[in-house]
Amino acid sequence: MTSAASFPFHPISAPDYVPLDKLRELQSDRLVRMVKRVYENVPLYRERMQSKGVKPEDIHDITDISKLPFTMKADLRDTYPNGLFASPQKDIVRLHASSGTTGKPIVVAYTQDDLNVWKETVARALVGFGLKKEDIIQNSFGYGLFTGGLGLHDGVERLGATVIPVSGGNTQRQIMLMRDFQVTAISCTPSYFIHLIDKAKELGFDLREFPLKTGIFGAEPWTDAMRKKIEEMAGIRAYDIYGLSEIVGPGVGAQCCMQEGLHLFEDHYYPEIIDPETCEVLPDGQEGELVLTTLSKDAMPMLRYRTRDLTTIESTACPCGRTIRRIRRIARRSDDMLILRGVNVFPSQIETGILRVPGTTPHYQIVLTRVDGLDQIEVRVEVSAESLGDTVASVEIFRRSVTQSIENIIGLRVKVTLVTPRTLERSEGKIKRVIDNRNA
Ligand code: DLL
Repeated sequence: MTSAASFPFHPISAPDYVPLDKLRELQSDRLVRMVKRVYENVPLYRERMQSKGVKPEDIHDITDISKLPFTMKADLRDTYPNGLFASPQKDIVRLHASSGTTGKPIVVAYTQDDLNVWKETVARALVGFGLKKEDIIQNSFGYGLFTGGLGLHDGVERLGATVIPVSGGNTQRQIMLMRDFQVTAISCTPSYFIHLIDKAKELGFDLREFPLKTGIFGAEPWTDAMRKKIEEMAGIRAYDIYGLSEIVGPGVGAQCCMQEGLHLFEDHYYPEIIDPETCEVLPDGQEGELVLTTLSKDAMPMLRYRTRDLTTIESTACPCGRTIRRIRRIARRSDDMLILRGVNVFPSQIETGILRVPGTTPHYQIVLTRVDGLDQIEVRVEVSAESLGDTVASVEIFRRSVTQSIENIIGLRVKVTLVTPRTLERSEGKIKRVIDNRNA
């Protein structure tokens, strides 16, 4: 196991180790300044605060945050494109956007100071993964309006490591570059990396023989079982990085060398957990919806933004010595939840069930249909010939063990279909695991 001492201290990470009283003081100062700023500059926040009867003078320290109104994704859509900007156009130096699944995209803006903070927090994440100036990092997150590509890019440059801005796609070239440039770390979605592992194999390469040692994965939910599978298949350490466009992009939080939860860079992005039904704030240690407030963002500050991501804040000390709190890996979103025959099921539970069976691959798809008013769940899983054996009976035994493993977790009957490798669609970015044909 990696110990706290195995990654030497780097000055970029100093804010991760600030004594708690100093951190709370800093958060309080930043919150007071931010609230005043949005009250003066953003009509939506001013109106929301007025209707709650809260004035900037009522916010004295970070504990007053609970007096403030929440912000939702719909607020970003309703004020599209620039209704939540708190800086004049001349101070805005970058825009990103997130397409979302329906209708208008949401737009996010940054001043030069905002970009500097963003770079810094991504660099702090990279230090937590043990990366250094000497590393060569292939950035396979998509460049463009998506925050993944440029966000990671700037963080790598801030650290002083080498970035290869390859973006997503052209998988064969990715493998060539990885080999020829002696790449030591890669960043992309976990699902795309699994595709890369397969492609390398197809081309006759084994990633375990490459200099690659670190994976920086995020932008979509993935389980700890998936992490272990990736680490084993590629011979690397696979780290989790979390973030969302509305707050900044990647680098809101990230794992450290202990790989037990993700430290939130809470000097800039303040976390709370609420009950998603009642909006009641829950104490650390209880699971609920993550709510984030930007404490230093100028161009587009977010007040108590409801992320829909479900997690728990861990305030217990991390053996790595960082004082900033951790959240548990985000394996699910409240809007990912499938209600099947009245039972709540998350795709990540199905992923865990599949990967518990030795010989399964991490390629799967969930197809929902409705027959005579009853939800039917089919789980398609790719399997390689070598894990199946060569008799009909051995294939059936394998299929049954996958079925049972999933059913044990979700408590519902599922139909498992084994499919040959490369049958299921691959993604270069965020993967879509669920095909819902129930209302088709
Ligand atoms: O996905 C930013 C990002 C880029 C994060 C690269 C990490 C790496 P959005 O497109 O706005 O931004 O999507 C944000 O993706 O609310 C989560 O539901 C999900 N998500 C992001 N990172 C993780 C992660 C980027 N590590 C939404 N684990 C978030 C689970 C994640 N879900």
